Amino acid sequence: MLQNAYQNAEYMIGKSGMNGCCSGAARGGEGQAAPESHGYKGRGRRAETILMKGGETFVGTNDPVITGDGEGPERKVFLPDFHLEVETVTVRRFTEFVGATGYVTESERFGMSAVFSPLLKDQAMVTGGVVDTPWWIRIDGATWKQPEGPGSSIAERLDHPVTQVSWNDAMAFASWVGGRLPSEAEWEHAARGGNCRRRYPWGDVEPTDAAIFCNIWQGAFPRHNTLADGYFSTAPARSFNPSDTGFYNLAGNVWEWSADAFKVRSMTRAAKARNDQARKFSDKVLKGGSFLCHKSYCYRYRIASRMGLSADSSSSNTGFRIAYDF
Ligand SMILES: [Cu+2]
Repeated sequence: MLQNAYQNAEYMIGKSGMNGCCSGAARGGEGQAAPESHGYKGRGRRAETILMKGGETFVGTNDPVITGDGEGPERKVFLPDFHLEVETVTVRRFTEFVGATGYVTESERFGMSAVFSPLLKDQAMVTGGVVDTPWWIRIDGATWKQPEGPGSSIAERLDHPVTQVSWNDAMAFASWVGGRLPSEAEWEHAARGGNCRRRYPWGDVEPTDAAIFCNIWQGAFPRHNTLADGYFSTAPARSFNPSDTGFYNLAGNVWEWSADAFKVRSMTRAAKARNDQARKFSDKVLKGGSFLCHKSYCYRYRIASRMGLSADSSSSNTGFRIAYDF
């Protein structure tokens, strides 16, 4: 229901005590019909995958930075072997999916999506802001094909991650390729290259405005981006050096939907309120941070970082990658 749109934006912002860059994307999930189930299982083209050996491993961290997000505690898990695609699903592959199935995404059905406002060429398009995050703007007609709304295009970014796709859209695509979304534990296991401790997919070296490892923000957010990494918005899905395991852009670029429901493991009152909201809106866990993250205000490109958004949310900086069972 459109009147519910963005009503839950506020609670997703700033609960951590940091001013999040990343969470302007909410749509009220309550009462909305889920998309129809999908009759096109396993027909789509897969991307290159890497086999991750499972076994005993862990998820989360005992050294959390943004505690309100539920980064900790570290928890032991056992994973079967799985495959994970080396890159996020690109605009090109999503175009193939829509061409083959006629799938209509949620932002197309709702008629709007969340756009990072500095990406807008025409500020007259702005039809309403999102509470507490002036850089997130609701744009009528913003969809995966027109990520910044009418007049924008994907022609120049076919190899970039598809954006403006909801968790439900990602699930539909996953069904088409015969895969699934990775769990949070699988995503972290892949990002760490197995059962080892490191803060980033490349190791423990901190990125700075000069030391570039991935597509995040450089400069003073949100007014000035020095573009030291070469990108204001998304970068191609295969860009920057892959991790030693071979994955591209697990950190930065776009947030990646996981299969898991969002929950903060804590007994605090704030966590309880957050979890109540998460249940109400069917929030799912996203991993990896995005091109908007910066250590000064949204330090969420670490492996243990996470964010919860409702399953029907979409925005300029959310995408996904696909896992497969062995
Ligand atoms: Cu961020």
